[in-house]
Parts: sequence; structure tokens; C-alpha cells
Amino acid sequence: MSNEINRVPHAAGNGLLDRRLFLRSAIAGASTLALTAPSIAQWVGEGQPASMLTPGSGMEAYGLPAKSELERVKRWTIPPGSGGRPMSWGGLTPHHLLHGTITPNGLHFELNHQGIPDIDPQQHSVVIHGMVRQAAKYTVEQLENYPTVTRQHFLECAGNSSVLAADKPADPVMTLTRTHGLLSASEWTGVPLATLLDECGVEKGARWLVVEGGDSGSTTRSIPLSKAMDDSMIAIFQNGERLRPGNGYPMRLFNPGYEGNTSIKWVRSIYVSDKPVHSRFETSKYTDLMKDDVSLQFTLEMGCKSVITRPSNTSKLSRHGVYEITGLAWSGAGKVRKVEVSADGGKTWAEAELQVPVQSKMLTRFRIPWQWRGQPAVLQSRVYDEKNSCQPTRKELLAAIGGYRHYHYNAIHSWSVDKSGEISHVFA
Ligand SMILES: Nc1nc2c(c(=O)[nH]1)N[C@H]1C(S)=C(S)[C@@H](COP(=O)(O)O)O[C@H]1N2
Ligand SMILES: [Mo]
Repeated sequence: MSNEINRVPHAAGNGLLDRRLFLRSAIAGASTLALTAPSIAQWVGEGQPASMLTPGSGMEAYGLPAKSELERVKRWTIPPGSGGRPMSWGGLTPHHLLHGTITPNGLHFELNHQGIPDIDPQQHSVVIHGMVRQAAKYTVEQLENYPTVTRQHFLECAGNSSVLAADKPADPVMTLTRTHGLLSASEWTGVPLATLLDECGVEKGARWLVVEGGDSGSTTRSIPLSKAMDDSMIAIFQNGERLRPGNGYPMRLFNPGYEGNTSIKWVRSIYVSDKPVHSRFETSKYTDLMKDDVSLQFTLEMGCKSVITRPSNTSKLSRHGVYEITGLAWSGAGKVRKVEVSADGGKTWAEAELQVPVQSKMLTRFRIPWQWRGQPAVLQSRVYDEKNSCQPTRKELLAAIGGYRHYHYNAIHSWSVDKSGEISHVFA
């Protein structure tokens, strides 16, 4: 392997190696034990563990992760003191413990403005009314008779990473979960909203949908009709099973690439209109304050963004050698085109390998090998999407808007590594 490394060109400064290295080899320095004949005999012969000598347990009616995993991979709630009442928040996805691109249903982030309503699927339906030829009401059972679509998409709260906009960190330790936990991705199955709107017959002059949820949080949002006709769906299934209660059971609106708040959970009313309603969530909240006290309204599409999920500040580099730097990249505008990684705080960049297939408005995993010999480093990633938008630095983002940005914070994120392998979040 060390010969192998010597043949691999360094792709950028401070130890970044060619992204194709892993296609050919294992990770250098990873501790694999050389087995001796007696130890093999011990393992396969006499040393059989108890699990091989007695029958195992029965299975659960509904499968759960291993007990030790449930404890390890638990979803974190937003810490007290961060402004949220327990009921008005939900859980954060621990991306530093996950691999691939799909978030398991039990770890999907949740943002509930007024708790999770207890909804009887037999009693629930969504009504489409307003500027339509024929208003209609659909139960889950009825929706299942329509042709469905299945697509993989990320869901990100517009407030994800807002803690990074403030100069003073809200917590002493800014973990990945704290800074990027309001992001998840699933395979969503549902009925295209266009199918239902076509059935109801949208009248001329209609431009907006006013969508209301069935909880007590008054989450009402105006959605452009053009978006609804493009790729919005009434989602019923998430990763193959019915939605979880906290994610909108029995049905939710899902707007791919849009800020999470617009994907109204427990959806019960879709009012077709010629104008937006200017609800609480599109006036006092979910607007972007710009220079000169101007606020942008209806900035619905999420920008392009990426973050390194491993290594992160929940672990320490324990050996010198080659590490895989991996993370997630996404864009509300479409597909990820390219991800670059830096190990020297943005001075030099190397292109990372993208996990295929790269899907539109979906998390894309990237990977690149990095050789660490004990040198201090600042690890960063930046994404370019298919529309050629590039992730800004924090300085660029804050300068462009003239100060603090609570929503749509998508700046480059930095992990600093010190000589001892200790990792911490830094503003670089
Ligand atoms: N009815 C209703 N819909 C809602 C919310 C809510 O509180 N009530 N929260 C919104 C917010 S702010 C976000 S970010 C997403 C979160 O979806 P999730 O909880 O399934 O991750 O749902 C949105 N839809
Ligand atoms: Mo949100």
C-alpha cells in the first residue's frame, strides 16, 4: 500500500490524494491483524462463541435496530436554551453516524411547530378547492388508487445551519448534528399533485396554492402553481413504508428542492388562488433579511451546499495514515455537478469522487483519500451544481447580505485538525 501511495499523485495541498485511490486499495494504516495458524485454529475450531452453541431469539413483529445501535445512533433533540420549546421542535439527524445517502425513517429529522397530531387515517382527507372547476376530497385509501411516483429527494429546513451565521457559537461544541441535523433524505412515494389538480380542473388565472396542515401549528404556505404542476407530490410512503407520525402521517405535501417548511405535513386543505396568502411563515418567518433592511420573500428553492460528515468533531484521528474524507452535497436547483475538498483551509482544492447515480434534488455522497502525517489541517468541501452555482465562503455569504442570515445559510463548513488529531469546528 505504501508503494501504491507513492505512485498516487497528490491532488491538492496538505495531503489530499487522487480520488481514484480507493477504487484499487484498502486504507493504509488501518489495523488489520496478521493471523497465525494457531489463532486461525482457535477462531474456527475450539473457540466457538455462545451464539453458535444455542438457538437465537425469535423475531420482532416490527424490526428494530440492534439494542446497542439504538443507544449509539439516537436522534438528538435541539438542546435547551436554543430558543425552542420542547414541543415546538423535533429531532436532528446524526449524519456523522450514517453512511450512504438515505436517512433511515427512525432518524429522519423532525420539525414540528406544535407537536405531532394524532390523526386517524380513516377520518383524514385533503380537500382541493378554490379556483377549480370541481372541488374534491381525497382519503389515503383513495389516493392509493391513483398512479404514484417514487423519487429520492433531500428535505432541508431553511433554518438548517443557522447557528453558524452567528459569530459566537450557540454551543461550546458545534457538532455536525447541531449544525446540519435539519437535513435528511428519503425515497418518497406519492401521487403527483399535477394529477389531482388536473382532475379538479384549475381555472384560468390561478397562480398559487394555499396549503394548510392538520396540526395546531397553523402551518400554512403559498406554493407557486408552476411548482405544483412540475414535481410536487402528496407523499404517502417514505422509504417504502407509510409516513411516520412525525413526518406527516397519513399524508404530506412534498416539494422537492424547496425549503422544508413548504412541505406541509398532515396536509388537509389545498386552496387554488390567484395570489399568495402572506401567512406567518412567509412574512415574519422564512424570509431573508438583506442589506438596507429589505426582506426577500418566497426564496423557496434551497441553495447548493455540502458538508464533510467524516471525520468530524465527534471523533479523533487516532493514527497517522490515509483517511477517507466523506460527506454530503446537494442543491435545490437540481443535480450536484462537482464537489471539491480542501485540506489547507481553502488554499488548494481537489475534486472528490461522487457516488453514482447522482440524482436531482437529492443528497450526493462524495469521497476523497487524505494522507495525515500529524500536520495541522483545515478540512472543507464546496459544491457546484448543474446550474453552476457554487457554495460561498461564510465571509462571502455574510458580506452579500450585509450581516446575519438565519434562513438559507449554505456557506462552506470547516473542520480544523490539530497535531494530536483532535477535530473542532472553526470559522475559516
Ligand atoms: N403541518 C405542518 N407542516 C410542517 C411543519 C409543521 O410544524 N406543521 N413543519 C415544517 C418545517 S419547518 C419543516 S423543516 C418540515 C420538516 O419535515 P419533517 O419533520 O418531516 O422533517 O415540515 C414542514 N411542514
Ligand atoms: Mo423548517
